[in-house]
Formats: sequence, structure tokens, C-alpha cells
Amino acid sequence: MAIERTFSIIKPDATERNLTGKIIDKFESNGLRVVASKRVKLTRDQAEGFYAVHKERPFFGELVEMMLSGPVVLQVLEGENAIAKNREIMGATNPANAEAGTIRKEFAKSMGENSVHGSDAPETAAQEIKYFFKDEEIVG
Ligand code: DAT
Ligand code: MG
Repeated sequence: MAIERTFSIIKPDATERNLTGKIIDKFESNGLRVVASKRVKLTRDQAEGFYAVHKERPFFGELVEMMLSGPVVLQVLEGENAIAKNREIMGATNPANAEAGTIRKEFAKSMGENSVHGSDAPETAAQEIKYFFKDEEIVG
């Protein structure tokens, strides 16, 4: 299986509750390596651009406001099958449907405040990494 890179965001509901370390531990103890990381406050343009695929959805406004409501931690995660593995570690979008032991089951507050973002495919992973990181900021 190939070594992949995926893009992750620890969302404001999680940074607000000081859960950054507990979430990173889930990545690391499941075989993913943090190869880039920065804590930032997103701009409105960044948040709207990042979630542009959802801009016609009824929850878009709420989603953008949530992403602007506090600091986020942007990360690149690397490992075997990293994209699918991270989606497994995260759990289902709606925490009510997430498996035991996943980040969203343990930490998410609701569908809207679900603690983490993770890329869903190789194309989106590459696009999302490039949206936030320069090549030289990623150290494998
Ligand atoms: P995921 O984050 O699991 O990839 P997604 O890409 O379908 O899920 O949606 C992006 C985010 O938008 C999701 O993490 C939370 C929010 N969201 C999705 N569906 C929603 C809904 N029905 N109501 C409120 N927020 C929603
Ligand atoms: Mg998604």
C-alpha cells in the first residue's frame, strides 16, 4: 500500500476545549505522522474558498461562521493509506453515527461542530494541502 498525505483541520470547537493534543494522539497512535502543522485564525475568504464545494448547501453560512469562530490547527498527515485511514480515525460526519473510539464519537458536539476536517480523496487531499501549505513547510 502506498504512503499518502492527507489534509486535516482541528476545528474551533475542539481548539476551544483544549482538545488539540488528544486529537493529535489519535492520529499518531493510529500510524499517521504530522509532517506539517500551524495554528491560525482563518480569514473569511480562506474559509469560503476552502468549503466552496458546499456553497449552495443550506448549512454553508453556518459552516463558514463556525470555522471563523476561533483558531484552527491545519495539518498534513502522512502514512500508509493516510486519506482513508484518517477518515476512519475521524468517524462519521454526524457524531451520532460515528463508531466508538473515533474522534467525532469521543469529542464532537454536533454535526456542525464536529471537531475535525479530513480530505476525502487523493485529488481533494492534494488540492487542500496546496491551499494552505507551501512545499517547504512540509517536512516528512
Ligand atoms: P465531512 O466533514 O465528514 O467531510 P462534508 O464534507 O459532507 O462532511 O461536510 C463538511 C462539513 O459541513 C461537515 O464536517 C459539517 C458540515 N455539515 C455537513 N452537513 C451538514 C448538515 N446537514 N448540517 C450542518 N452542518 C453540516
Ligand atoms: Mg468533506
